[in-house]
Amino acid sequence: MNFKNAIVRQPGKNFSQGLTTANLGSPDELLALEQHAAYCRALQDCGLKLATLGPDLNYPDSTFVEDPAILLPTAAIITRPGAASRAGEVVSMRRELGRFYSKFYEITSPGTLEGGDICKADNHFFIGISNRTNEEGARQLSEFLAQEGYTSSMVDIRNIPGILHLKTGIAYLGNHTLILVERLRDHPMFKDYRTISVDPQENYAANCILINGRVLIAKGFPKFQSQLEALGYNTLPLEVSEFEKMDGGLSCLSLRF
Ligand code: CIR
Repeated sequence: MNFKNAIVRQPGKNFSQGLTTANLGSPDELLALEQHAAYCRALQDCGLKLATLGPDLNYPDSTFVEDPAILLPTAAIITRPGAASRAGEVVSMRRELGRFYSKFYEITSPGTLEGGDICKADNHFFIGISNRTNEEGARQLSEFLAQEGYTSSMVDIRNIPGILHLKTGIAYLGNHTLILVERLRDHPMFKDYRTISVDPQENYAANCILINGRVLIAKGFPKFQSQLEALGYNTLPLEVSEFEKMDGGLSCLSLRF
């Protein structure tokens, strides 16, 4: 599927006050802005038109725009983030999406769901059950998806250490091919897919994104880059160290549609 647009939000001055479990130190504000700008240029190089939102100091994690919404060609789904400090991010995202969408669905209480737990593989969606996305949120989403003609299945990641969201450990590269971290490699849910396993020392690299024929990958993971290139993928490595410090990665920084 080709994408035309992306929504991004610049990190704010208080980005370092967001949630994190990574033990990598505090992010550097200026470096984060530089890396974000390079990320935006890469999206543009992939042919996307950007809608860039300014920093929202009320929500230090709001640069991770993937979490408050899930976008389909025909409708937008507003999530209900499981992290209390992020719940309000949906308000401005709903407003922004009104410029592009007329049909909306909304995850409602007691459901919680964050976009990072949703992995689209053609007409099927994998929904991660995590500390942020509960079964009720997943059930609501799967109903909305069914109404729009998609199938879905749930993958429980609550007992997998180091995986915040499903897409921390999995990515879909089209052509029935999934990137998987070792802990998810043998999961029965993925048995019908061709899989590319990430070396456990490079787990962070699993969060990559296919955009219009290019695969954006995190810089600094040489095995993973060589693996993809040997398979013929056109990779575009980007430095995202400051976002890694806050448990975020390439997919989290944009909504592509
Ligand atoms: C959080 O904990 O919510 C943020 N610091 C990181 C969110 C990353 N988002 C994503 O993987 N989709």
